[in-house]
Amino acid sequence: SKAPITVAVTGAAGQIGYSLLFRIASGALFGADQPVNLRLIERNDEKALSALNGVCMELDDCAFPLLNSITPTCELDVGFQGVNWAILVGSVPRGPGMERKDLLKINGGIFTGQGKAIEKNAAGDVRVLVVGNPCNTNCLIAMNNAKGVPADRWFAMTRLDENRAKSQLAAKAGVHHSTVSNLAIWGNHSATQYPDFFNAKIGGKAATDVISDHDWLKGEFISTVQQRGAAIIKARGLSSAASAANAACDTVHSLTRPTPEGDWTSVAVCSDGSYGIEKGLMFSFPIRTDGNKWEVVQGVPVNEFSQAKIKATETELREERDAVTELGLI
Ligand code: NAX
Repeated sequence: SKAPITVAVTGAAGQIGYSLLFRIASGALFGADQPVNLRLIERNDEKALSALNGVCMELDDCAFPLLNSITPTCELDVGFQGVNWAILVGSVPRGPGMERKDLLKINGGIFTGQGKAIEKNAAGDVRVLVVGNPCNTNCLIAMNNAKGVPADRWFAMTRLDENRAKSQLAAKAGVHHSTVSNLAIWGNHSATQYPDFFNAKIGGKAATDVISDHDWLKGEFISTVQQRGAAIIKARGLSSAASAANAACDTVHSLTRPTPEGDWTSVAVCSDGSYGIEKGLMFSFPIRTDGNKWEVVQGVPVNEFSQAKIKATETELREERDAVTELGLI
């Protein structure tokens, strides 16, 4: 049988962790023949570590055939030891009255430390997916504090946005969401993100041909996707968790297997200057991969409407980058 893959998850006792860990342990990310070691990281807090212990008890109680070992810890050098994948979920959300700068500072402390610990302890082939918000900039901070880990190993999650956009387009067209392809999310995982319907396809045809209501596409569609997180909080009283965990599974799945012919997927990566996006920003692009090496899909048409949206989300990411630079985090 195969040697186990070692996966670290931070914020393992949180909402997303509670959905994600069971999917990882059941084989949903790496396949039904791939054993996994889980290294579960929480903050050094009695309540959090007790909750993590409870989650570990439940993982034991699943008796997952593929789950080789579980290591709960609050020490980063232990948590990131030998990891092939690090999924960084734990972060501190913006509380009432908290300034954006305070938020970046608190999370900066978390992600500088985690970047350093990944560089020091992870396996040579480590890949990192940041989910905890603000995920693009948290990823930027970690990456810049782990210069020994190549830039092409760092990802921030926009797949939930892609999935949300596909589901909205399918509902409008009255078709199943599996028929929607080529949906690129450009930019930041925030309210400035641009879900690119101009290049999306429905049943292989241009979404703009299938959906005749272009005012809806340019207006309500975009704002529904951008505001979906807030709508979930309003409805559920809690932020998206199972769908976020599902998107993390989808992201890792897509990055570790060849992209279907003619399609692409969305994830934020370190910009190489493609599409005029400033180099070094963590920016969501349409990407393709052979399961190992990925590339930004080139030559995707960007019209004037799209260009304006893409510039707006780039501007926001530059501002976040400038703020964390000023704070000395990168
Ligand atoms: P929870 O508050 O339920 O869980 C977060 C967990 O992280 C807690 O158990 C906490 O103790 C832990 N934690 C905090 N600081 C830590 C540290 N330094 N080291 C290790 N663990 C630490 O939040 P949850 O709903 O699970 O969401 C987690 C993050 O995902 C949030 O930042 C959230 O904003 C973000 N999201 C990102 C999404 C995306 O598409 N990229 C969508 C869903 C979600 O909003």
